[in-house]
Amino acid sequence: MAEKVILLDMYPSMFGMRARVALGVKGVEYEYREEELSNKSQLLLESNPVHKKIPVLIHNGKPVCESLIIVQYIDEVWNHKSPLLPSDPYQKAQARFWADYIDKKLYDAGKKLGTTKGEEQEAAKKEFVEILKLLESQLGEKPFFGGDSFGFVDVALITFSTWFHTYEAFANFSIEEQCPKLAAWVKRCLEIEAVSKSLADPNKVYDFALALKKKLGVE
Ligand code: GS8
Repeated sequence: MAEKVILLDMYPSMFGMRARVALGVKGVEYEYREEELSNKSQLLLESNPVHKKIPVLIHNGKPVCESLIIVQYIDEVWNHKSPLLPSDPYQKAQARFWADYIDKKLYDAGKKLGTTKGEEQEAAKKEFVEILKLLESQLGEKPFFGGDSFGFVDVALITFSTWFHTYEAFANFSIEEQCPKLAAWVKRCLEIEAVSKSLADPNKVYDFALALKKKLGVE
């Protein structure tokens, strides 16, 4: 049977981009469907009835939800190339821990940069940089979080880099100055064509975030 892979997604979503990156590095052909979150498709509502969120990967009619679960599914189904999770159980647990840390901390910290002002924003910036510095120390001297090759934690984090320009513009700081090794890691990841071509354009992300800010009435 021919494989049918559909991705319900939204262009600037760091979660959706994870699925795009994983499919990209595995070389899987798929149909991309952009969702309008103010007018969700029937297919999205039926495929993710619990959260009603993108991304959803629909593989031969079967939906898989939640970006990190989707990435793990992709890694297991298309296991012929570019393994993302290590096979060693301990290393695998560590990779899952850091991906979970990114999910629990980075999205909310980034959001605060665009929704606060003054002292509150300074505190948000401090918190955001602390998270990035911790991740940078976890990377250490390795080329990738996955070691010598691009892996699961790299997928989980690289999609946030498309928002770095937006975070920097909203809160007036430089991630490269604060976290030079992490900035070098971003450049290294972008040298992988399957990764860079799966990511959103940071300028388009910025336009999206600016429009969202206006819509939410945040100055
Ligand atoms: C988060 C997905 C999500 O927040 C994951 O897949 O990892 N934990 C999930 N999706 C958002 C768009 S990106 O900010 C979404 O679909 N929101 C729609 C809604 O809340 O109605």
